[in-house]
Amino acid sequence: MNIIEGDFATPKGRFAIVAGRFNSFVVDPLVAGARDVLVRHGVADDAIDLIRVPGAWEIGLAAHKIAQSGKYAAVIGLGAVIRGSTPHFDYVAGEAAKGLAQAAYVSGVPVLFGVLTTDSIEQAIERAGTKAGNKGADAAMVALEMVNLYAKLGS
Ligand code: INI
Repeated sequence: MNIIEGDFATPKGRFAIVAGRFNSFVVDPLVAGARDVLVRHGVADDAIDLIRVPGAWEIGLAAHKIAQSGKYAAVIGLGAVIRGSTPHFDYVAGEAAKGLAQAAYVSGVPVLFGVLTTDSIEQAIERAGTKAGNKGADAAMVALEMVNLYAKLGS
C-alpha cells in the first residue's frame, strides 16, 4: 500500500496570513506563532505577507480574494471570536468558518482555519501561546503539511 502524506519540508511559494484586528491582544500572538513556524521550517520571512482586516467577519472574503489571486501556496486565516451575551458571536464565528471553507473549495488553495471561537477571554488566551498551545502555530503546521501533500499529489 502506498501511503501519501504531506511532510514539513520547506515548501515552494509564498504564504498569506489574513488576520482580524478585533481582539488583537489574542490575534497578535497567533500571527507570531504562525510566522515562527513558517520561518523555522525554512520559509523566507519576506515570502510571508500579513493582510489585516477589521474582524473575523471580514476574513472569509479577504481569504477568498487572496487565494484566487494565484500568488500564494496557502492562506492562513487567524482571528478570535469571543462569546458575549448576545447571538452576535454565532453569526461572526459561523461566517468566518463558512467563508474560509468556501475560499478553499473555490480556489483549490489550502486555506487554514485558525480562528479561535471561545466562550471566554481565558479560553482564548490559553489557545494563543499559553497552556493550550498556539492555534496560529498549529494552523501554519497544517498549511505546510497540506501544501506539501498537494505538491506530492501533483494537484
Ligand atoms: N470580530 C472578531 O474578530 N471577534 C469578535 O469577537 C467580534 N465580536 O464579538 O463582535 C468581532 N466583531 C466584528 C466583526 O468581525 C466585523 O468586523 C464587524 O461586524 C463589521 O463587519
